[in-house]
Amino acid sequence: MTITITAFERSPDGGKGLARDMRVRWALEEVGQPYDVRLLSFKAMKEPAHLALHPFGQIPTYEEGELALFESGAIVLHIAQRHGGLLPDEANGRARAIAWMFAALNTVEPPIFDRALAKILERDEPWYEQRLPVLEDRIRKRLGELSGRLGDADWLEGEFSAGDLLMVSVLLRLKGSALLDEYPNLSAYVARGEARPAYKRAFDAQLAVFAAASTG
Ligand code: GTB
Repeated sequence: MTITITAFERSPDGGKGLARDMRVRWALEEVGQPYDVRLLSFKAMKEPAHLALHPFGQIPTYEEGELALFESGAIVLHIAQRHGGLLPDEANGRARAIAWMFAALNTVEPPIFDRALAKILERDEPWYEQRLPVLEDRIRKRLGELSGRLGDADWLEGEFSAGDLLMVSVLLRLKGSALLDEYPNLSAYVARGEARPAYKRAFDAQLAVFAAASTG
């Protein structure tokens, strides 16, 4: 059955792969499932046809036959459950890998996203210079804890899993910032994720969309 996902027609990140369709593309590449992409303008995302798929009018969505899903975490979990390679077979290891998926989205991503939003939306506020270090300390707290848990392991739960896929996706938003560099094992972890052939295919595919939008 054909899988179709949605993505920005022109991602505001300039092809850096930070929009959340990237994690879905990566998961599909990891499990070897081909997929189509329907590109949407910001206007189209708020129109009834897309709102029927996504109640908040966002990307990404996932369609496969009768199934329509939204929320990147739910989509990655669905892909990981339906296809081999992204979750351990053994029940307890599988549960722990899923816990890491939730940790990435619920515990690590929020402070990272708050900082990104502040940098975009609050930069001109008089209190911005005071707020930024507070937000960065919240991130440091999580990175320190994560770094301690990862130690010198390659991945969070034995083999690479959907937990790593989401955790690396979340940490990538810090790439190039001094914050991530403070934790060399996390920088190396992110680099290991980016070095995966499936990641590279997904990245190139989203970059090609941006490049086509820029020349077209
Ligand atoms: N919780 C949802 C999920 O995980 O699927 C959140 C989905 C979401 O935030 N989608 C964003 C969206 O559709 C795109 S990914 N925004 C449009 C809107 O809400 O109207 C978030 C995102 C956007 C832009 C960048 N960037 O430019 O760097 C990075 C990430």
